[in-house]
Amino acid sequence: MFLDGFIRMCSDGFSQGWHERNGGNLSYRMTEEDVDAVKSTFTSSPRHCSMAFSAPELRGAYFTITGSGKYMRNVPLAPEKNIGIIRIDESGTGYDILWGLVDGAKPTSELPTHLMNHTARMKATGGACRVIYHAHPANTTALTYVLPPEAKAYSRVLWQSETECAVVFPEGVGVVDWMVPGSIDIGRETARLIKDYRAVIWTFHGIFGSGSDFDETFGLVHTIEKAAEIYLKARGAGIIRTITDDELRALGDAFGVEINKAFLE
Ligand code: 2HA
Ligand code: ZN
Repeated sequence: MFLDGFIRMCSDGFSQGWHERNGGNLSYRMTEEDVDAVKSTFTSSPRHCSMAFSAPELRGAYFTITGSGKYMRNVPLAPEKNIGIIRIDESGTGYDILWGLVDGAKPTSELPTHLMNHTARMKATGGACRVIYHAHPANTTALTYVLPPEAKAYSRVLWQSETECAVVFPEGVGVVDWMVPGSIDIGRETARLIKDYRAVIWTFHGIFGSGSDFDETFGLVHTIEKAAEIYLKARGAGIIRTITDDELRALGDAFGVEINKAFLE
């Protein structure tokens, strides 16, 4: 059941230490079967909210989404208070809250980035992408203090820090330089990058990851965070060697993946 997977991801992210206080948020674009499985629990008098941006490609889409100001830590204890199900309305500029988010709660403050990312990834994957996840992992965020805000620099450092990385995200990662979170502008900028990269790092803040299911999306963020941790440990100890570009090419050949040539030397 999708709701179990959604809740498990919230608590797994908290267990990793990625969700201090109300940090981080998660959204899942539901299938028709998901909607059928839970529609008997929908309220007959939904609350309607309008958005300051439009998401025309998502008209009629249903999302399970974490609430604004809610703590990931509390999601398993009281799902209906901390997460909810919304449906984007026919104008594409608002939504109805059909389940959860009780007591006047609203979807995450990062709703613009979530919906813009969903639109971008839905197009990039022919509809396969369903999960958008934002977390505050410490090592990934620490990396943003030691690297220039360029996709090539991050992608190379991460690929070089754990052999699996170039296979897990052969396209590399995107990076957004510091911007005001929760804004429509950071949503647009993140979505522009996420159509090419499944993960986008936010400078001095955290990361957005995407995927077709919860495992894939959590696994992607987990892999990036682990590689960032290894890099920072190695950098602290003193790096004397690393994975070479020829070794990265050999990985691509062995695993049949196209490693982004623009980032190889
Ligand atoms: O939900 O993580 O970026 C709180 C945040 C904002
Ligand atoms: Zn955040």
